[in-house]
Amino acid sequence: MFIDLVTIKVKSGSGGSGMSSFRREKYVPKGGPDGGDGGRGGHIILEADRNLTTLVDFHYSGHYTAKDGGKGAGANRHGRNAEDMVIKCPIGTVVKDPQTGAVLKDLTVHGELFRIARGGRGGRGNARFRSSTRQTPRFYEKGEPGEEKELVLELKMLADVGIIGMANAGKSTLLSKISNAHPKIADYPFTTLTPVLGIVKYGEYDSFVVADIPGLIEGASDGKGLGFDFLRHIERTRLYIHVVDPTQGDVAENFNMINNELKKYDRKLSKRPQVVVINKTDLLTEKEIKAIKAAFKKKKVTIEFISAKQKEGLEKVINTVYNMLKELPAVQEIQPSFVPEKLERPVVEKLFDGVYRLYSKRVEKKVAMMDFNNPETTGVFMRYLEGEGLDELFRENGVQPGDTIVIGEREFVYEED
Ligand SMILES: Nc1nc2c(ncn2[C@@H]2O[C@H](COP(=O)(O)OP(=O)(O)OP(=O)(O)O)[C@@H](O)[C@H]2O)c(=O)[nH]1
Ligand SMILES: [Mg+2]
Repeated sequence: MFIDLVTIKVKSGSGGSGMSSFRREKYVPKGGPDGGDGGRGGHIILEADRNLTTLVDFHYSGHYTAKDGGKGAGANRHGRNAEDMVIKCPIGTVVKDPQTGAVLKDLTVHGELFRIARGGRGGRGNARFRSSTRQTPRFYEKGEPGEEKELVLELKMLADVGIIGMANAGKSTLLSKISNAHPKIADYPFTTLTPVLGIVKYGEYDSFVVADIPGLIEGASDGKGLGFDFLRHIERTRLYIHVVDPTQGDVAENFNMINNELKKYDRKLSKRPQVVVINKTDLLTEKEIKAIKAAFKKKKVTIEFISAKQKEGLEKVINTVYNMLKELPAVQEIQPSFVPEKLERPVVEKLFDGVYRLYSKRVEKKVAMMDFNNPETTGVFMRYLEGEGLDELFRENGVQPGDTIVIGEREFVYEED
């Protein structure tokens, strides 16, 4: 199955918890704090791989969860950092934010990596909280929670040349004769159901990549035939080979029809240079060929006559394409959209009388990392809230001493100092 658009859910690993522990040694009556830090949670990383051609694997398992970091231990032992989860994807995978549609990354090079979810950092052990005024901190941090998010992956193949044209025109036959690809060929429309890439060798060292896509028919933009969604796979080509079948009605009309469908999909696409290839010349008379030449005279296009099936005229097409490619700019990467860092302003909302909720990603994260079983923690946390100026925000929102404030998954009683 060929899949070129998926939504996935990912969750990176949470950081491991820090440890609270004190040194115990023979003859050392009161050892200092020696609780180690927790390890980092696993990142989730995408890796572009030229051996993949579809997003089908993501379709079947849309959920990815990386491992959590290990707990810190006594004797200052650091928890184990979790292994990162590396997921392979085809070249040309575009990562998008499902809410805004913003492009986060375009993976265009084999081996390229992109971190889609950051592993949480490990919590600090109590050894880190020792200070001149606090010799025996029992205080430690829990690990930072992993990131949980949804992402859209869209495959927009990368190729130098896209083969376009009506269904049954002989596009796949052409690809099979000029490249290493073995697409399915048959005498009925819509033989090709998914894009196929082939490499065309030129001379001893040169080559270019050609993409064969499913055929178009009139009304493809309205969903007729296989529709025109597959055109996304020629968005990133530098020129088209437009295969025209002279045995299927009026040649010039068919040519215009395909160009119109392209324009409906995306104006930019219809402006790309084309090499028009009139195929199946083995079925044409000299007179018919002359008439076609005449019909195309006024159109400013490069036109070639071939019989793909009988391998006639193919070398000339390859030469023409190669020489045009030399003059054309490389395939463009899709630039990530500018996504402004959301300014995080804490908000207090009254849930009901005497109960309020504080919304703030940053503070919620802090709460998740604190060990409230330890009596010291509440004091530390209250000082943190004060330092962040949240005391004032609570007062402004009418929070009274004795009221409850919910932050993340915990509740606190508001007290004035
Ligand atoms: N006589 C003749 N037949 C050809 C030629 N090229 C292709 N064909 C035939 O045309 C039919 C369609 O060929 P395909 O290569 O599958 O056409 P396509 O454009 O890929 O078709 P779809 O994938 O369905 O859009 C097959 O029966 C081919 O054998 C040619 O040069 N001469
Ligand atoms: Mg085909």
